[in-house]
Amino acid sequence: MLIRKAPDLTYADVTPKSVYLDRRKFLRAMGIVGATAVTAKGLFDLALPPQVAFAATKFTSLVNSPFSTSEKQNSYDDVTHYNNFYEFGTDKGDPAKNAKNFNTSNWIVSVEGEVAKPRKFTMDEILKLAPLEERIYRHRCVEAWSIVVPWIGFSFNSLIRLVEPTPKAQFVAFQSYYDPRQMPLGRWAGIEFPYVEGLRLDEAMNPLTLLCVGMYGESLPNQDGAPVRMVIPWKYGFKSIKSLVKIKFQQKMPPTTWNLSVPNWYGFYSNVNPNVNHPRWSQAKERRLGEIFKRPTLMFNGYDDQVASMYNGMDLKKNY
Ligand SMILES: Nc1nc2c(c(=O)[nH]1)N[C@H]1C(S)=C(S)[C@@H](COP(=O)(O)O)O[C@H]1N2
Ligand SMILES: [Mo]
Repeated sequence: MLIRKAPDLTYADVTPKSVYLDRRKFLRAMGIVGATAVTAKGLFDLALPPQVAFAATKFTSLVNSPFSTSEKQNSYDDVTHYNNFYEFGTDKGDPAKNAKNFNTSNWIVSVEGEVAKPRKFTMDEILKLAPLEERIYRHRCVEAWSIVVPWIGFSFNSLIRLVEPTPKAQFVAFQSYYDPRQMPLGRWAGIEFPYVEGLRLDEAMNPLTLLCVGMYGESLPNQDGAPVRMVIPWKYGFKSIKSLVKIKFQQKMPPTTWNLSVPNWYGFYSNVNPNVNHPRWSQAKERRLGEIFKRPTLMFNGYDDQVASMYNGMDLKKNY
């Protein structure tokens, strides 16, 4: 199959799964699908004009980020088969199984609220907003496991500058895509959808806050939040909202999914903090996926130099 390289490959070029399925239907009607999978695939390649396969976009010429950790990266397999993405089920293996056919073509991200220049972005426009960087970040889930991931994206503040927040903009609200037909297990997840999150404007402006479009050199797999998500590495993983469709600048602190669900367990800030325990378990240590022994959790997940000053004078036990 033919896979074109990043610069001339647009998101619209990536054949949506529905087209692929229709082609299989067409082949089945002609009686040529149905032997072994290998034979069917061979025929499929022969019988049709060459087209771009349903495959990840490979990103070339990525800029290395000074914010990257030199710690050992987790395997692609770890990061794509141990996920929280409750829209696709609550077991860690569910998103990999159930997000396979998630349709992310013609994706639009709407930016609205207290900005001088509200606008809607296509994925192609987002990809051109700033040079794409590889950022290798530690990611610490509130459930006390952690991973190291080579994300791809750029500082979210590149987008913020473009839309020009008004003086009233003090917070940024984020919203995930939600479609119960594509995410039928969402009904049983026990949390409200669409998934919503938020940051204070200074947190959103912090260069570490990443608008993320890929990982391991490629576009994001569906289970990791395709086609675009946030990554906020000094906060617990649930702040890093996936499959983003709406960004709203506003004066008021926005509601957040896990705070709405269990307010005394999950606060708005949710900074990684080994000294403030979850009511049900300690946050002092974490298990890096693939390792046996636990390691100590670092304040702000080890990003204190870059972020601690934003919380000067705040009681982090109260503002958890
Ligand atoms: N829309 C949405 N975003 C989400 C979640 C979710 O369930 N739905 N889970 C969060 C949690 S708890 C974590 S730890 C991270 C996991 O990201 P990863 O699967 O890419 O490692 O996604 C976060 N973003
Ligand atoms: Mo998480």
